[in-house]
Amino acid sequence: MEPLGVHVRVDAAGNLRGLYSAAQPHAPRLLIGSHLDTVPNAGAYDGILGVVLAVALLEELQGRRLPFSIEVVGFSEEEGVRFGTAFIGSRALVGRLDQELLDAKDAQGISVRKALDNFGLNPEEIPQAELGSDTLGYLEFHIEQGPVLESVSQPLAVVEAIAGQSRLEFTFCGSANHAGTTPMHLRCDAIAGAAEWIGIVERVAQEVPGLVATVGKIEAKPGAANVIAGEARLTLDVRHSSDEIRTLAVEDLTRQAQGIATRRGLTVRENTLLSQRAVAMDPFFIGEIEQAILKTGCKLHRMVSGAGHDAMILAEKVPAAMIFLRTPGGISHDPAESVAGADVEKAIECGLHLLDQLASSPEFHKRINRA
Ligand code: HGY
Ligand code: MN
Ligand code: MN
Repeated sequence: MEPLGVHVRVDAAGNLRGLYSAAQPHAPRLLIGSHLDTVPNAGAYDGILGVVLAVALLEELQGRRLPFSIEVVGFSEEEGVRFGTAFIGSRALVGRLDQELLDAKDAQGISVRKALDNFGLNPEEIPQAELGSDTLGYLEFHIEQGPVLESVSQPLAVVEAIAGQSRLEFTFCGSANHAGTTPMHLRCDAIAGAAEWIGIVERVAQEVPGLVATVGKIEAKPGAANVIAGEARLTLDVRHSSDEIRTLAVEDLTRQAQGIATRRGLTVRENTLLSQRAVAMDPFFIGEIEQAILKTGCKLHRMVSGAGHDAMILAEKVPAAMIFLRTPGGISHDPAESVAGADVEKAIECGLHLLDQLASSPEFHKRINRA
């Protein structure tokens, strides 16, 4: 970014921030970006494509300055893998990187605050990472991470809303014992109880249209082949475009976990790590993005995102919008994740049309003058 005349810094939450100034000094800014982190054994495009594509747009401007600045943002942490709760980087920009989140610890007992300090940052300066009133909005280019665009043979889609998501941890506790000497009717087997519940999680989600529920991680203690597990700790990820359906499903699955535990002589405790409401994207940006997509010769496609994104956090403070790129095979969060070069070219072309449209849009100029 620096060869493009961009002023680059890392803010106190570890976010990469690159400001490409406007034609006029002190002009308000449009944010374009995504997240830098990803998941274990991931692909090479989730998140980072949106950051690199933002830089590519600056390159394509070839020094041209607009009536607004462009700030490229690479969020430090979005997935929630290390500390269990997500959106650490983007929450700093909306003023929600609070003490509770800073105290969250990873598997080694290192807190977010300590991790930032170890990275050479000063958590006391996090309030300075918050967006000012000169922010016009946030645009995020991101791979769809699903099969829809491939099924309609379209390279691009505009996102109209992002599904809400709940992330919880359930710990089933029973009695560890000898696998060879303990008769079946005298066991309090934490893994067996958890397994029965996992089957119910899948069945509940299959029965509710649009609901997805996933147990992605299970850890058992003591974790030996010849020992009945005394503890089974599981994660639950529940998503739906309706917050009411999502929360009812979480309440139902929590009740069912307690029922199974009681019947099996186990205990179960639940810890909510994240409850993120569904978020609609900005109608003005959606309209402008659709015009830009049409100019690339592509057909229009609107969709709800099942994956969570930083845009749902930024939308708490500024107008936010997303453009999806087709994901071949619908595979994501896996090394097989890919994107077609031609689709990236279309996305960059769409982004340039969008910037030109915003630069001459009376509505956007009203927003620039109001900022
Ligand atoms: O899991 C998600 O929703 C996204 O990959 N952060
Ligand atoms: Mn992801
Ligand atoms: Mn992502």
